[in-house]
Amino acid sequence: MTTAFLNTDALPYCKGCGHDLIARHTTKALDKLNYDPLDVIMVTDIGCHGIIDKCLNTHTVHGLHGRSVALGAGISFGNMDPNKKIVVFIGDGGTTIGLQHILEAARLNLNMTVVVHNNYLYGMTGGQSSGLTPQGFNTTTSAEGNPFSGYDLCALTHAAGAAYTGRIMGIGDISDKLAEVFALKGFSLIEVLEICPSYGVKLNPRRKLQEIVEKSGKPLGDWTQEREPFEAHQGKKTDDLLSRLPIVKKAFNSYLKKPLSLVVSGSAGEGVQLAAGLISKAALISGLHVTQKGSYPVTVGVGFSTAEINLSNEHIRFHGINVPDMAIITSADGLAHNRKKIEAMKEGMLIIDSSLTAPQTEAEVIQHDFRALGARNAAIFSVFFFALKTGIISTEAIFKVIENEGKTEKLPLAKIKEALSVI
Ligand SMILES: Cc1ncc(C[n+]2csc(CCOP(=O)(O)OP(=O)(O)O)c2C)c(N)n1
Ligand code: SF4
Ligand SMILES: [Mg+2]
Repeated sequence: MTTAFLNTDALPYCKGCGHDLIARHTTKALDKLNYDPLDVIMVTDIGCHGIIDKCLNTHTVHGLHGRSVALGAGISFGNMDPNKKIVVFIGDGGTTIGLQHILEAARLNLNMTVVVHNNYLYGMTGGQSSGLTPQGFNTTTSAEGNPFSGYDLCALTHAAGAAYTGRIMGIGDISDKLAEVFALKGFSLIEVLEICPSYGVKLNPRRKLQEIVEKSGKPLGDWTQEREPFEAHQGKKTDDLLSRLPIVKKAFNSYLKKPLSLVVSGSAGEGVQLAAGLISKAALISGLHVTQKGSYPVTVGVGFSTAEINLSNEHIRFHGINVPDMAIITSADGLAHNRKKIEAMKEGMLIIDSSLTAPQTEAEVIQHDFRALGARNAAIFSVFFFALKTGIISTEAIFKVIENEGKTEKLPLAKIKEALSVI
């Protein structure tokens, strides 16, 4: 039998699994609240409970283990429609892995309900203990009984600021309780306790859920607090980031004949990324399509600094560069970082500072003393040199970019012009 929310009656769990009860009563509760399936966004986690997606007629999102609450939080942040309901499923294992995400969503009181499927172990991977496994409970990693007490998830989430937290046993018809929680505003979390027949029941024979719950020291109940929820739809609609970008008008000519991949590389702190940006932006106002990617060590102030640029008259579909058509190298750090790429060049051009020994390459090698204007200006100088030598962009276009960005006073343009006049 199918329902508005479920497209099959055969849910994919082992016989007797508590996840089955939670899934059916979740959908029943949403139905009771008159939700249309497409007004519901179900976010599921990795784990047995998460394999429900294919059976649901709602929107579904399935992410990395422990991250379903983070995904739900992202959806909640962006949700402008108060009639949409976000329900997040997560297991006790996912809760252990992503506990901070739960606390953050509770702290911000985001509109969403988290349904924790606490079967006291990692079901999908063979019954290992999780951070919610109670003391004394047998799992495949604690055959003598878990020596530690589990987290009190409801207490933690309540303390973090959730509008509602509750703990119930997954027995009987829990749909009314779930509906009550789904109807609340702000962040709600309901922890549903169950035993996985395939591992939990086998490893803990003759122990009833009731007894396990009582011994766990984590009481059933509801914990609430009055707090304003975060309402995305009350805020102004924000523009998307792309719409804020200025429209670039072509103002200069380029003599680029075919797509060009270019590596600009030198040392950190020597203006390499700024210089590469000048090429890219000058190319944009010269009517070209451009991609630019920067790379440098995590310790950003030392070592190499490299930019990879693609220029083309057509749309650029792939921005990776294995062997560049051209390379501009202004320091030993830049050379060391790109030596293999330069050696692999079978054609094209290598523009390299004259203090450096060019590697073996079939590219045309042009040397110039870029560091003559000071190490900090080497990369900027090399960009003007590149423009003069290739005509792919004009020096006028570069000056225009500098002017547009208000950097005219900051860069030694007079010195550069003087140095260029003798090239
Ligand atoms: C970051 C990460 N760690 C470990 C795993 C392996 N893994 C997949 S499912 C699972 C157990 C899931 O347990 P739980 O979240 O309690 O869900 P259940 O299967 O019990 O419903 C684990 C550890 C993973 N996928 N990702
Ligand atoms: S292994 Fe356990 S948790 Fe997973 S579906 Fe089977 S009974 Fe349910
Ligand atoms: Mg579990």
